[in-house]
Formats: sequence, structure tokens, C-alpha cells
Amino acid sequence: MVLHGPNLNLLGTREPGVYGTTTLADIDRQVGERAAARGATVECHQSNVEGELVNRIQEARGRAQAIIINPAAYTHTSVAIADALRAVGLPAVEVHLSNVHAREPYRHGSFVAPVCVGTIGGFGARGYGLALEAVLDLLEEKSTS
Ligand code: CA2
Repeated sequence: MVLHGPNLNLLGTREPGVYGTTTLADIDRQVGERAAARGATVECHQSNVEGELVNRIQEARGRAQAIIINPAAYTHTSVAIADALRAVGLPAVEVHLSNVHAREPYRHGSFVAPVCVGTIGGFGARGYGLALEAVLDLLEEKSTS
């Protein structure tokens, strides 16, 4: 399951200098194609509402094998999203389009990072594809060990 947090629905339409020109629909399509090439499927959702993201994470239990999440600004504030990820126990990868560590100090912390397998940031939209490859590798390793 691929989850996008608040304001990411605006991708490609505002602030292209920071977040690029790729739209969210482009990202979802690219991730879907890359998953299909490896025999996997993805389900993508975006929400501007913290509780809806928590609901999606809870729904992932039983219907997804892993979560790729860009919690956007909730990265730096949301105990609820971190708790939900911890509760479902699925392998999760945190993705950021920008390099948050090269930005304002309030973006340097993440409530989500400690409950994720890893974080990919600073590579723009291609970060989602990198996250997908990483998590599929992980699932394959687990299934053969
Ligand atoms: O770099 C990232 O992916 C972020 O998660 C993006 C968040 C920001 O709060 C995080 O610190 C880092 C902001 C998403 C806002 O997306 C927009 C897209 C287009 C236009 C305006 C905002």
C-alpha cells in the first residue's frame, strides 16, 4: 500500500522548484508499473486528514504486505501515524521527495522513521520506485529464508 500525506495532491501544480513537476497521478502510475514488472500490485491513497491515513494504515493489515508512506508534514508531528504503523507491524518505508535534512530544522525530526525499515529522501519522485524495489527485495528475502 502506498500512502501520501497532506498537500501531496498538489504535486506538479505548485512549488515545482521544491517538489518537482511530476504529479501524484504520475507517481502512482509509475509505482504501479514498476510493481507489475515484478509481479506485484500496489494500492495508492492520498489524504489531507491524519485520521484517514491512520484508517488506511489499519486497513493495510490483512490486505497488504508492506507500506510505502510519505506522511508529508505529519512526519514531523504525528504520534498517531507512528502508533498505527507500529500496531500493524507491516514492513514500512518512509519516503520524502525533498532532502528534509537540508531544509528547516523543524523538518529534521520524524516520528515515523523509528517504526520504518528505512527512509528514502531527496531523490524526488523516483524515491517511491526505490522504496518499492527495496521493500519487494525485503519481502522476497523473507519468503526464501
Ligand atoms: O519532501 C517531502 O516529501 C515532504 O514530505 C513534503 C511535505 C513536507 O512537509 C515534508 O517536510 C517533506 C510537504 C508536502 C507538500 O506538497 C506540496 C506539493 C506541491 C505544492 C505544495 C506542496
